Amino acid sequence: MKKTWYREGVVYQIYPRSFNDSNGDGIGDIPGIIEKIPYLKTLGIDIVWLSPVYASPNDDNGYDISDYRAINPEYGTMADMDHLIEELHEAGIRLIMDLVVNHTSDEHAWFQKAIAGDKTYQDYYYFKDKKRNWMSLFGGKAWTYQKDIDQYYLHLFSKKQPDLNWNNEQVRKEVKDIIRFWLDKGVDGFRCDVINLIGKKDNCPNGRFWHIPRGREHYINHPKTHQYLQELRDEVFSDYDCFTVGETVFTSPKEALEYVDEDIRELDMVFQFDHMGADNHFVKWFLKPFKPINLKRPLSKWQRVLADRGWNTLYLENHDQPRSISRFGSELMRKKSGKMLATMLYFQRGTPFIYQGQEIGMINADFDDIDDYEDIETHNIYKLGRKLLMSHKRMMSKIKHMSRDHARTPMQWDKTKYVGFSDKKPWIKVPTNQKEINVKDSLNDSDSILTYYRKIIILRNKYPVIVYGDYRDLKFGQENLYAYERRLKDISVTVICNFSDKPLATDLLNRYMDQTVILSNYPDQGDHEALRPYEARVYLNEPA
Ligand code: TEU
Ligand code: CA
Repeated sequence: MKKTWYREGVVYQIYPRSFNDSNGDGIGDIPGIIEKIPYLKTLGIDIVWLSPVYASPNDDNGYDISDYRAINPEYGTMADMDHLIEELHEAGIRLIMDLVVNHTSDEHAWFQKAIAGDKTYQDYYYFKDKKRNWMSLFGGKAWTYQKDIDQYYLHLFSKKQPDLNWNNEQVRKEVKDIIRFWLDKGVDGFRCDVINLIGKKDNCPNGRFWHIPRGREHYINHPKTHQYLQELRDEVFSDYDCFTVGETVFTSPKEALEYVDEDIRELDMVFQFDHMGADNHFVKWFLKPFKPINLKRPLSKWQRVLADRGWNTLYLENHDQPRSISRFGSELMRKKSGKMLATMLYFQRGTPFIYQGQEIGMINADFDDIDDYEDIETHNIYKLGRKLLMSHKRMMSKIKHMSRDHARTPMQWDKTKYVGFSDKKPWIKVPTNQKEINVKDSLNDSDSILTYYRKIIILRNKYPVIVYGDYRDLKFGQENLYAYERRLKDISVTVICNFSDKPLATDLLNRYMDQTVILSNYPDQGDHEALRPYEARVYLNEPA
């Protein structure tokens, strides 16, 4: 594998609305991010991924863009943005932006011109005389009637997010210009939102009845998507030292290789979703109890299939996912399980992604009232569930597990009223179940999750085996155990994790008696019979 900065670096995702409010309006902003650059340095990350800050009516918190070359005034000005790029670079941190080009906002000038009757711009979107039976990824219908021009248009997400017609060469040219605009400003790459959905089958035929979401066979990983991405690579990305990470929904590791194989390089890496199904049946609202094997199996499979030809992303959280400790660990053993999860994940082969708040061990919010939730997806699904005659209680329990808002509550900087995020009431409620979880206390605590994350990053920088080594599962069949080895020439690193709140005996430990423990979430090395609850150990073996 070629050595590159985006394989070696650690990425930190910032959700600007919830990160830090600098001017007391209750909304996070760009100057607020600049204030926290010293914190990012302390943590030790190398790259920031910034969720959308573009002009947007905020139907989907910025994932509905009305102007790709303007900054949402809630977040600041273009001068602030330039300043952010400069200050980050000054601090040795790169920046990637979110590129949301499967769809625009319906308030984008292109869509506005289209519905005013301009045929040129109508061809920027999918307008049809007859509606199709496709379902939106947010629940509900994906084709909506537009009365001004008496046509239906496609929106795979909310009806304020019409899909762009990538068949149209002019659309592709617009997107290329936007990408250049930002790369010329100095940004270092993009996280490409739902990029595997941009190609659609000609004429958008009705979808098979039983598919969820219905219509998906006509747009997921369509061959045209590969054509479009190759075009972007050849004509734009290849001119810059930048990297792209694609968000690819409903994609197998084999299909992922068609994007990230080193020789193809349409994208540099992708976010996969298989392991996000560990506590649900493929669709996140159909919950099932979490079993470690359902996390281990997909993660290991992606490690295996991408091994020599591709590169993985390592993530458990982002702005769309509930908090990982609440899902896969234990809120009761928050510190132990949070550290164990980080150990299990970040020693694998791939680029680590940390989502804001994950590094201090934030957990799901304790919101019981539907009105405490802000997210459009949450409200859509609540309405849909109620329409299908599911009880209020049942829907609220799903939402309490799975709402995207669990990741969107204000970043907890200290334990003041608004957790150091703002002086005013934040745009989204501050949970009451986690005041003691905050950056200030974590920084002063050698046993905090934050301190542990800092150690992981230091180790990763020190030992190339953690970045580039091969991956091999150990004792795959043992329940509640996740163990693997990384190897680069004659150096190896072995990770052994207990996913349960009980001691876990395993003969595996005997094999490592002579090796050095370089990281552990217990104060002492423990014995060689059993792991303690949620224990994680990392062994190093290097020739003398
Ligand atoms: O997410 C894509 C996506 O598939 C999600 O909608 C996912 O299904 C859902 O969040 C699971 O709860 C991306 C962005 O990350 C998300 O924030 C946007 O809402 C969406 O695209 C539309 O742009
Ligand atoms: Ca603000």
